[in-house]
Amino acid sequence: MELRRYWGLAGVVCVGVGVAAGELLAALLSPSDSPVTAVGQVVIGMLPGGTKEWAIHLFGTLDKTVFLTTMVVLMALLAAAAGLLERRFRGAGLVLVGLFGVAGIAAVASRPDTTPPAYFAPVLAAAAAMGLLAWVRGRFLSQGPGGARTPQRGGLPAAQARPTSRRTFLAYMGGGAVIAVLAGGASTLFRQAAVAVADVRAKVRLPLPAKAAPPIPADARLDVPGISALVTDPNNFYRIDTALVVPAVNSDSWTLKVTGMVEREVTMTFAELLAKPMVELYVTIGCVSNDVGGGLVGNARWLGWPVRELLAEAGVKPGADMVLSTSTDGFTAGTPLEAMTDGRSAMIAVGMDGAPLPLVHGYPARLVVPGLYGYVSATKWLAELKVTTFAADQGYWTPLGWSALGPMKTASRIDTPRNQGRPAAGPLTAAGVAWSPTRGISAVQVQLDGGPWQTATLAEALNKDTWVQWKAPLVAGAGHHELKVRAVDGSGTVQTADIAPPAPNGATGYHTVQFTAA
Ligand SMILES: Nc1nc2c(c(=O)[nH]1)N[C@H]1C(S)=C(S)[C@@H](COP(=O)(O)O)O[C@H]1N2
Ligand SMILES: [Mo]
Repeated sequence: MELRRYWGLAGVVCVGVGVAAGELLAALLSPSDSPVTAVGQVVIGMLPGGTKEWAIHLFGTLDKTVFLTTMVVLMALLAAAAGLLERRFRGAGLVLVGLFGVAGIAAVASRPDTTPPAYFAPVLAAAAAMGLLAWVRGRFLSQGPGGARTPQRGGLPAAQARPTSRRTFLAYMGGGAVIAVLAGGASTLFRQAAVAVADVRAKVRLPLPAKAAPPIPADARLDVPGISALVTDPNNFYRIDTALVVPAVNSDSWTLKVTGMVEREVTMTFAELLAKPMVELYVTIGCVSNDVGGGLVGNARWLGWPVRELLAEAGVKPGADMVLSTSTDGFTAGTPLEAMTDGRSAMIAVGMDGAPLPLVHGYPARLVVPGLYGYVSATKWLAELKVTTFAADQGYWTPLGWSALGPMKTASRIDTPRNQGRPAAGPLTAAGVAWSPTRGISAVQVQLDGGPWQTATLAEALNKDTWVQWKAPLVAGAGHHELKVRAVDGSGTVQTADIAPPAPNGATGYHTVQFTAA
């Protein structure tokens, strides 16, 4: 009896530590996806409609708590069962724990807005629980049928050694329980901070733009399967930042400061910012780390207040040539003052595709500067703009070997056919996107198997700051092929063929795909 209890306890503690570790990882990586809540959501979704309604009415506002408590109790029972199963059939308990993990992964996958990091949590949870259970079995629990392993400590008779082993076992289990509770509590705190901001964000009403982006012309989109969407889905928009935990910045207490070489320092609240005349602009932003043909680039409709108007309110003193922007988490970017004040509509963005900025993209406010790589311009969770000089200050990445100046290079990408793809032999349509923010794209050309450069069809551009879709009809006979693309910018300059790595100021070269027509 007693021993059975130990196996059950081992199951509960090991699974508890695993799940708590997973929850903590999830809270840090992607606060909106808790594996436990995801499983709960799936279970609720599977309840018959009437039951669901009934449960919600019965539990009232407590429904979530009651539901989650029930889930935790059920999980503990299953975990105890896994421990007991492991006692009877070595490895079977581990398999059961592994199945919990699979259920967690499936639940996370079923969420509409799942991000790749969300999968780490259930995987970690299952692996940790299985590893711990296997270890506890080997260290403390019986390997023979039904009996306790009785270590021969210093030659003591088994009867005397067992209590020591039991005490150690219970101490380990107690320690495990404490770790599980602490990790679980910490994950709740992290999540609540983020979720509270999510609530505040959900209540934000963005102002209408004083100057709206013109509607997207029908000819701006090419209908080719596999081509990048003209406007990137915010959920698929690349994310790059140094933040391990997504900053949860409460817009109710957030302020933006303008400091440094100004006539008067300015501090403004989010409400004051939202009251400014906003512009709306499609801008393609990209990361300097993007490889040729890579995905660290995206196009969005940004709503924001022109930085130049804020700087005018502050009054820039002569001699300044840089604006050092700082985020709430300490990241900095050094942007040429000129890029913030010339005609290009650098903005303090508060909206992305018609909604407040997603937390990962800088809620409540970020910078968007057309034509500059993100690392020198696109500060998310913006807190301060310091007007200064390149001589006096540098942004986060500059001392780490990246250029102080980061103008985006003209680039083009083949979205289809895919590299290593196997399209049908015969006629096919190659397609992709090309961008040269601030300069625009005047032409795209493709080259098949080293032949002549052929002019692709360009979709209508939204403006000079966004990428443009292109397509080119090709005929590819059966066999292996190589396709290259290059763009010509708005000033007539052909994209350079020189191959350069991302560091220190952006990759160059022609995107090339290999494919086999069959
Ligand atoms: N606070 C903060 N803002 C940041 C960064 C960062 O590390 N921290 N990275 C920058 C870089 S390198 C890029 S490419 C863009 C990416 O913006 P996105 O994640 O919204 O696509 O954000 C910029 N803003
Ligand atoms: Mo970047």
